[in-house]
Amino acid sequence: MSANGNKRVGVLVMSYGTPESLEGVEAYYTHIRRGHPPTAEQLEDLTSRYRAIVGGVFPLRENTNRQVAALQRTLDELAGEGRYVCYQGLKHAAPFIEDGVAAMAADGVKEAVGIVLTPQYSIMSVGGYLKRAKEEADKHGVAFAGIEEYHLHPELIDALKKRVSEGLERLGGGSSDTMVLFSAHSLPEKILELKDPYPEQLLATSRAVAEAAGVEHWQFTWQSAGQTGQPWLGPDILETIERLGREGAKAMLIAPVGFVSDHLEVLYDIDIEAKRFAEERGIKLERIRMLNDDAQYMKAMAESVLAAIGERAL
Ligand code: FEC
Repeated sequence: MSANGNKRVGVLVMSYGTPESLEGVEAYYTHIRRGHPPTAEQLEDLTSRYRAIVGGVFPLRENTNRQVAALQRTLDELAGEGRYVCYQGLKHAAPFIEDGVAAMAADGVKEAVGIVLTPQYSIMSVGGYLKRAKEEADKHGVAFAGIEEYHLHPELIDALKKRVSEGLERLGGGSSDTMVLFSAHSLPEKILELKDPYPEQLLATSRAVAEAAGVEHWQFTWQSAGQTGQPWLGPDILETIERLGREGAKAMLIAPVGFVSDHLEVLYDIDIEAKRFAEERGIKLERIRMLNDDAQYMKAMAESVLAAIGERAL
């Protein structure tokens, strides 16, 4: 039972954040670059990628709003209305993580849980979100528990399994020519020196989904690496497609298990860039549907929240 009896528990739901408009891309990109504005060329490159996917609408914003609302409904169903109250906190856009914590403190919340809309832990991803949330919670005297990962939650694995099976159907029933490529955002290689669990957790999610879906031919590959002059984790998805093409692959299903929403890294990096690259090599490429506000995904997160507060064993 929680130390605060039946009082309301705040749930800080954290996501990457996206610009409000094409005019907001520069400020957003500057925030990602820790206050260093991008060059004109870098800005144009990013803006043109957004232009290609959005036509003025940034899907991650609406998807995050829907996820927060759906998690609230799921928590109300599992724990009774009003016991948990969700707040949104974004890494690189308003409302920032600190705004979300301040809002719950202003509402009188004394105990909070933080969960990030990505299932696997890295010190550079989830670790960063939780650190910022905890520092702000300390300032307001809010007791804060961060959920580090939920990458093997059975509801998450089952939701992903269904999407892989459905994607294979779209490609013609999962013939032996079809390769499933699990993918996630690359990070600088230096995380390996820190014994970061990120690569292992991504492999564990991929393996569990492949086993559940009965997939024999699968590999894991990285995507969306930054251009920072330092080495990033590889192989990159384009290198992997190139190699598999040379080895005779004709069809591929991409399962971006490190992401949960439709957003730039999926709608551009996979649906436009990787797809075009594969087609130029005579390979048919499809992607699984993203989880967005899928009911099973919401249940995985809600149960993780209840477990963090000691109200349910996972
Ligand atoms: O749709 C959208 O508007 C936002 C899509 C988006 C998501 C996302 C998720 C992750 N990132 C992660 C790591 C890094 C590191 C850097 C970095 C840079 C960018 C840039 C854009 C961007 N990320 Fe991102 N990321 C998204 C978008 N990301 C835009 C800047 C231009 C570019 O590189 O394309 C490098 C920062 C630096 O320069 O130092 C590192 C990780 C995730 C998955 C976990 C999470 O969602 O938090 C890890 C969505």
